[in-house]
Amino acid sequence: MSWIWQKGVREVISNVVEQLEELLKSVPRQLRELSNEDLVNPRSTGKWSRLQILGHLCDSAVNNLGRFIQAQYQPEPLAIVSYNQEVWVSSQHYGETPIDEVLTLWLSLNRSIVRVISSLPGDVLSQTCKLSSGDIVTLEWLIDDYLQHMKHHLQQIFPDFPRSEPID
Ligand code: NI
Repeated sequence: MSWIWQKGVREVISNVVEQLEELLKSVPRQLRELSNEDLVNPRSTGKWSRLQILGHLCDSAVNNLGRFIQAQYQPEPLAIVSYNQEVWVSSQHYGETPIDEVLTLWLSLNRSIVRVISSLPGDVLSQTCKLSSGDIVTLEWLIDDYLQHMKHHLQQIFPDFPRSEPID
């Protein structure tokens, strides 16, 4: 994560916001190009379908939105409690939910995230958070990690999704 420290905090967050806004426009367009089969069939035995992966991104958004808001009032370091991804995806029944419904949720949650992170003050961005591994990171790192996690899964949904540049 060393590259983050070479950039200003504002620059990192406005870059995340810019990329999220871009994805909010491109993802609905790209999803329309996939057939229903592409969306609902498991990618391989026992793996999530593309629809379920989009659902998992909604769950990631719900959980992270909470963290991005809590960091403003909870004592440091903010404890990052991991969530059981399989239980979240199965409880929400994404696999049997119409794509439009899951997409609307994804768009809506990410618009909330853009609104929240756009106005976080610098001192909040440098607040510390304790991951479940015990590692201490800043809220800024967590916000950037949210975007990297999303891009990783969008690569699984869209075979031609651009690979991220390597991060050292
Ligand atoms: Ni994931």
